[in-house]
Amino acid sequence: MPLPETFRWGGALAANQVEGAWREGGRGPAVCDVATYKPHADPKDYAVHHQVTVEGINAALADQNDQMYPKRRGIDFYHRYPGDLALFAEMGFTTLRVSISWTRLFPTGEEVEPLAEGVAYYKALFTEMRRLNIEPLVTLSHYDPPLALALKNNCWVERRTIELFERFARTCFTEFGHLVKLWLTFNEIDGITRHPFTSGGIIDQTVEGSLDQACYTALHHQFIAAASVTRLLREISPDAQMGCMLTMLVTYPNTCRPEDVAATQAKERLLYLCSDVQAGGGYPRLALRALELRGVKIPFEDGDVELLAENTIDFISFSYYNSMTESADPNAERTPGNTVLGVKNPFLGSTEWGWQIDPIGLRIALIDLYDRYAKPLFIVENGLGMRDELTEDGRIHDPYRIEYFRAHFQQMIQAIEEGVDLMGYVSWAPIDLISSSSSQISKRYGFIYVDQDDLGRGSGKRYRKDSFFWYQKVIASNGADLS
Ligand code: BGP
Repeated sequence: MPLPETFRWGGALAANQVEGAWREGGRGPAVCDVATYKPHADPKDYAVHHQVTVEGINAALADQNDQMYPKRRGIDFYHRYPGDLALFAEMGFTTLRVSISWTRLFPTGEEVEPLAEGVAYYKALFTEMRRLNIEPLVTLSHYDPPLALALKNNCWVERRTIELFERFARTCFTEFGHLVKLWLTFNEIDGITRHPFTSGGIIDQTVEGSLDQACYTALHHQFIAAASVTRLLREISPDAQMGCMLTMLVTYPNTCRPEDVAATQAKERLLYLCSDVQAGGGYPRLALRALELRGVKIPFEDGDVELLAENTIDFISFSYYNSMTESADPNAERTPGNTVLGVKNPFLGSTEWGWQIDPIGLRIALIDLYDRYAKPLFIVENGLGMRDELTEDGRIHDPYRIEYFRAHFQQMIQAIEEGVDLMGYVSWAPIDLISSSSSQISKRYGFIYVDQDDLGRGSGKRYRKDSFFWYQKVIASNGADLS
């Protein structure tokens, strides 16, 4: 069965990992700008890369040498985007996911008017994408809350941030609404409980009360902000669509021991909390109870329940990299995955970073989500981070990447055959960029190689990998030719 003609193919990026130019045009600092590259830390040790203190932030801000802060330079997409977009067009992209840096428009998050230079930059970017027939899919918030708000009041823990975010979103819809018809609110919205600073601008040290409570307070504020800007989008740009964005952490019971199944079920309850709120329109009762039993109370205010119920999203988007298992045994061996530590699955292989590769898990994710919500789905992140080698003749042979995508596309196509309504697929990432978790560039995801190392050395030149030509063929055949 062929894929629908309207199926979208492309790639996904995030401002904080590609743009660079962190001080240009009046842009204010965001939490990503103080993410330090730690060359001696084990890249598998997720927690160490996310440790943050006020002293650490201030020291990073005072550090004039940007070398150890790779997200400040990204891959210089800010200046090089015309060439990069041309390469994406050459691959046949019909869609590109990008994000807007909040602090490029509102440097501290609190200004009343946006910076003209920031507005002009994104207008030029989206216009160029349209010229190349690449539809923008735009995330409003991808791991870059304003640092000023984080330092002032732990950003999303404070309810007032909703208003500030609405102002930012209103600017985006008004200024770019004629160019952008597909929007996402918060990248991996569930992630705030796993990396509170990166997602929510929450600094553990300055939180009053428990961090657990602060995270769920902030998550609730993001839900309210997302519902509120969804309503706003419908007023300003009625022909546009809004999606939510989840981390699909597909979890299997480690064994058929009922204890393991129950542990998995408990984990899934919180996994689906965000989609239940954003697609279903309200908090699920059992998840609320599970939080209550942990001492966490959701800070509902008048009107919140109605706002969430009336402003659910149009489509569900998600990232999928790996699956994991869950066990009742506290000593079970764990391995990292995307922003988590899961129990190791002996049936799966993994990358150097410990992420377990499971193409069938992608089909399971698609079927699960479609079955639960019957809303159109969009895969907005999926890909393989590996070390690549640039050969002397300027080639990159990456059969492992082709193999990874082929296996995932087969499962994706099977899910569509089984009846899932899938709007499109955009890979993470079409070009090498700075890793979100470890700030390395040597964990390479792209079809396009960037000549730059972890310390920012290199020409920055772009090279087409073997997978570039393979993906080009897949897109040209609309998924029919995976050979
Ligand atoms: C997701 C993020 C992305 C991205 C990806 C890969 O969690 O949304 O920003 O980076 O994971 O993760 P990493 O960069 O840590 O390999």
